[in-house]
Amino acid sequence: PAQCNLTGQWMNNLGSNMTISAVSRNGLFSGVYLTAVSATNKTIMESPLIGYQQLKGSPTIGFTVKWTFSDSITVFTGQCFINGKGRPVLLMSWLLRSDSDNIKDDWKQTRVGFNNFEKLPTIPI
Ligand code: B9F
Repeated sequence: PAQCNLTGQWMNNLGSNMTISAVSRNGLFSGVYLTAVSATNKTIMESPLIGYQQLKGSPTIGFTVKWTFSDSITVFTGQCFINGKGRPVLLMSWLLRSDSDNIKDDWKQTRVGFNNFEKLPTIPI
């Protein structure tokens, strides 16, 4: 049966790009994230990510993106599936935590949402 290999390039429904490097035997992986959107006028920059996947066919996944152009952090969790077209997809939820200088503003610092990622085909060279 088709397998979910996280290593490679992914694009989500917002047009954000993610490249995941090799996954270790423990399921630990790292990569880089280039968001297509930011809701700010700061220049978007590539940001590092680190995460774990379970070691099975259609694994659950969690990873953290540390934004380099802001003080925010996003965590993603979800699962890899092979879709009806035989392509790997990541169906993910996310929490985006914004930085606050005041404890009284804590309540409004978390955004939540969903993203689905499709794996970009690797070009044979
Ligand atoms: O926009 C975020 C940000 C933090 C402080 C100023 C800008 C950083 C990028 C987040 C990208 C999110 C989306 N991209 C994606 O692929 S992560 C979840 C979504 N999936 C303005 C103030 C606080 C937040 C936005 Fe900001």
